[in-house]
Amino acid sequence: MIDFYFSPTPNGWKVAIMLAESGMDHNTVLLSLTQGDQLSPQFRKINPNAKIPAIVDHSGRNGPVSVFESGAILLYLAEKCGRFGAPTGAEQKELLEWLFWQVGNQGPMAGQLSHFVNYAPPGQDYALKRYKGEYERTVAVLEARLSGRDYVLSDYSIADMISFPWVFIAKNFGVDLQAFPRVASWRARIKERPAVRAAISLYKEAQFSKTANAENNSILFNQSGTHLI
Ligand SMILES: N[C@@H](CCC(=O)N[C@@H](CS)C(=O)NCC(=O)O)C(=O)O
Repeated sequence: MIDFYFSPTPNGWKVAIMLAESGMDHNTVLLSLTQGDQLSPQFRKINPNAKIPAIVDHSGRNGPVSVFESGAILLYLAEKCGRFGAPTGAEQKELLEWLFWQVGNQGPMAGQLSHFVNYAPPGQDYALKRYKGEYERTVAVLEARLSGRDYVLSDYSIADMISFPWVFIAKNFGVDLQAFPRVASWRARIKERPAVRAAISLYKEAQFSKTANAENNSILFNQSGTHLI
């Protein structure tokens, strides 16, 4: 049995998609990020970075195995179930490239853009322009990658599952995917998968309230080192 520490956000969806696609037995533990559940001492033993997603696999041969960071979790799960990793051995290097690309590029840029679009005090034009431009740049990188192919690798894999969630909500950032037709059809192809639909509906009612913002939530929106000491 796998405990899956989740909140209905793009980073949570990545692993929710993989668990739904693979059918692996799991128990979803909902964390409230606005209440600061991610900062609890118990959760920080699982993820010292105090963010979702994280998992604890209780079926490890030598006792429970905890894994944090979405890319590491997806690789762990793909290896465990023998599916959705690199479709051919030769693609292993490319799988790693696209997983690292997501967690080092698309994820951080989209995350900051989301913060400035949704939660920052008004008047942050420089930050908005900077992160929107960087986010669009990552969409353009995917657009080029999808030339002549339906998925990031030769078949549907964790490389798609990790990149899909931040593209799924492009409209929330005022980004029109019409300018990126291959990304738009890739998004539609993935979105129609039953497992993906189930994952993005999971605990939908627990999504951040539209009224949460940097001024009224000092836990989530005013990060500082003192939270973790
Ligand atoms: N690089 C991490 C990013 C995880 C992340 O940023 N998670 C957000 C939710 S989308 C979170 O837990 N935020 C809580 C916080 O910042 O306190 C991954 O890919 O797993």
